[in-house]
Amino acid sequence: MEQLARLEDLPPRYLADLNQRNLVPLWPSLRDVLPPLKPIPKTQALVWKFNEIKPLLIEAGELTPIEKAERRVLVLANPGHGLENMRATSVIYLGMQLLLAKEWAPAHRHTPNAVRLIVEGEKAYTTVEGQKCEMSHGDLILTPSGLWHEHGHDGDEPVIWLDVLDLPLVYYMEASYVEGGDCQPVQRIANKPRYAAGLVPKHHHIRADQDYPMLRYPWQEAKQLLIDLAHEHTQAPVQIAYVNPETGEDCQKIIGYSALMLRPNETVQLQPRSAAMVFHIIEGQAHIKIDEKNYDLEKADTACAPCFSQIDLINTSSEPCFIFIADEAPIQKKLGLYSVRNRI
Ligand code: GTQ
Repeated sequence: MEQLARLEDLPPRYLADLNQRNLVPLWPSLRDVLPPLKPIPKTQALVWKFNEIKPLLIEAGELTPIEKAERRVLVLANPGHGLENMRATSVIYLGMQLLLAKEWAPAHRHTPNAVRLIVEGEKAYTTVEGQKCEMSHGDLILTPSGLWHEHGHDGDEPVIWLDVLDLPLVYYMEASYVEGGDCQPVQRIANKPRYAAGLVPKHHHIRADQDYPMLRYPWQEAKQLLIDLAHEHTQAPVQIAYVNPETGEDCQKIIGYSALMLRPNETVQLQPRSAAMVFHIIEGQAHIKIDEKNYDLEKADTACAPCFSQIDLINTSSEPCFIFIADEAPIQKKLGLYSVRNRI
């Protein structure tokens, strides 16, 4: 493609005349906003090590009481987007949240969608619209847009979880805001589907009545399915998707969630795709290659990869490795922007 004229090629007087009228010439910026053949991502390939985050998070617990933090979170910020912008990718926000014994993070609801993936600790819970969801290691808990949620902790040890939100996109759209509320009474309504057991109340249940019929995805169920799949399909990569059990669609509207099992000594090569991705180790250890960058990942480490990167996930250990994945595919598919390419 032709090299286009630069800003410096125009007389300063002309530029000043334009700017004074809130006008800019397109051609000096055309190749930046429409680069040839693939985007130029700000998202950098990056790893956050849990053993570096954890002491700093525990220190945050000493430095800032929960009442002064509301949510005690260290944000996993990608320097490619500017740390202050608190983005892992252009769509995905990641945070590590700490709740100490007997602490309570008050009820609120906001427009961005969130999920929690429990990293460490027992006996914390998130109450979502009156439904108390227990938080055990590896569980995925949804707190979708507009639903009231608060976090509590009945145990004795600190609990840490990974927050994944679509905050960067919702904020960019000038659609991000929060409403504070009071402690939610926990509802013990029998008239709710029990999807983990495959059961719904027969006479009162209207399918697809709610956008989010399932709020907690227990890790033990997900792990067992991965193990069973690995036995059944001895060749193919083993991956499961977190879906809305009534529609079979992605469990949230903007970010997609899945889990992958790497068998001992298995390598999975992902096809480059238009959506950025996040990887978090639930159990085991793996090596990740993102284009030319190489990282070792241990339990609770988190990585992000930009769009169209070539990603290899390698398990060199003799134990299976379980990886939680977040990606931007749902929003890109809805907008007609999603594509997958062959590896080169
Ligand atoms: O737990 O509700 O990491 O509102 C960022 C914003 C967590 C939460 C975050 C939030 C929350």
